[in-house]
Amino acid sequence: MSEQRPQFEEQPEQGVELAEPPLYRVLLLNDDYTTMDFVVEVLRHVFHKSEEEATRIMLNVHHQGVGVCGSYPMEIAETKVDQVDSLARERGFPLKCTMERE
Ligand code: TYC
Repeated sequence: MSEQRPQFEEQPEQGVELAEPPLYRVLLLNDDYTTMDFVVEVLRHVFHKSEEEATRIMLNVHHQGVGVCGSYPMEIAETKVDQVDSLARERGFPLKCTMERE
């Protein structure tokens, strides 16, 4: 009698829960009205940057027009964009924050 085995018995699971989630870059855009201090404050509180790193990123955005605050899974990136939007609105600054897939 030939041995019948289920076709996929010895196959390892095919990576579903092993795959890394796609990451999204969160970007800050420069403008002429938001204060440098407020941008540094946002980078410290929303993105958990040190004073030095926050200042470096803020100056990079100020000079280049746009800069990366960090890369995160989609829902975390969306939450950070929303946090920046509401902090900026609360304080009356036009600061813009967007995200893009890596
Ligand atoms: N350009 C602003 C100024 O001179 C500072 C600034 C930096 C604004 C970064 C936004 O994302 C920004 N006050």
